[in-house]
Amino acid sequence: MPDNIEDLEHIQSVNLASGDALLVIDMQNDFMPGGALPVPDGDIIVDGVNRVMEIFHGLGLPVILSQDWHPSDHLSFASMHEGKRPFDTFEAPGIGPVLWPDHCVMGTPGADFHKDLKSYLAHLIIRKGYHREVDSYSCFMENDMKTETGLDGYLRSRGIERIFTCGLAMDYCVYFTAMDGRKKGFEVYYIYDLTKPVASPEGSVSTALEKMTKSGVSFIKAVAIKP
Ligand code: VGL
Ligand code: ZN
Repeated sequence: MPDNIEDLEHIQSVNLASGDALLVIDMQNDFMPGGALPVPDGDIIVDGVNRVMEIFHGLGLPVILSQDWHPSDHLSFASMHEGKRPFDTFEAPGIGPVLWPDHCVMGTPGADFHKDLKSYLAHLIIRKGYHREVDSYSCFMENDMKTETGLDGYLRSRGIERIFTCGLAMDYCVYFTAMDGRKKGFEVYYIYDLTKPVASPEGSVSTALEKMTKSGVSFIKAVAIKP
């Protein structure tokens, strides 16, 4: 696996067609610099994400946003576990491999989309992580690996076969969404210049790249997506 994401083998060009959808993951204030769980440079992809959303929207193709949406006592928060600090490793059913700072608490400004994100272009906003005991990195399935978010049914009833995904974070929610998309039989294009990693614990980025490659996710740059 290349150390540099730029060196990934990637698709040179894709023409969009009916049956394609865009999934923009967790472009929320708490994942931006200055937020509760900041992803370094998370804000610099906003303009590029808007451009891709406009392309899909212009073609009448579904644009779907996800929103991490936790109760204030969510068990993925280090604050809920005595003696634990954010980013400490932790494994429990549906929680882990690390604990997080309190973030994306439902109804708070941290859970809102970045102010410049053109969220009005979305056909659907799917929330996830609202069950206290279970986290949900993937926008398809909660981390118990059995509770559906409903996204699969939505995509199927709209005749979607290929999904393009981007957003935050590269090594968590975008990664797990791409993996579940493959498991559910969609073609998956991972827009790798429109995502940024949390990069914790160490190795999370290379693991994500390796697993996505093995499961048949295609990597693409935003400029290669043609209307
Ligand atoms: C995410 C950690 C915790 C993400 C959400 O959006 O990647 N990461 N909650
Ligand atoms: Zn979360």
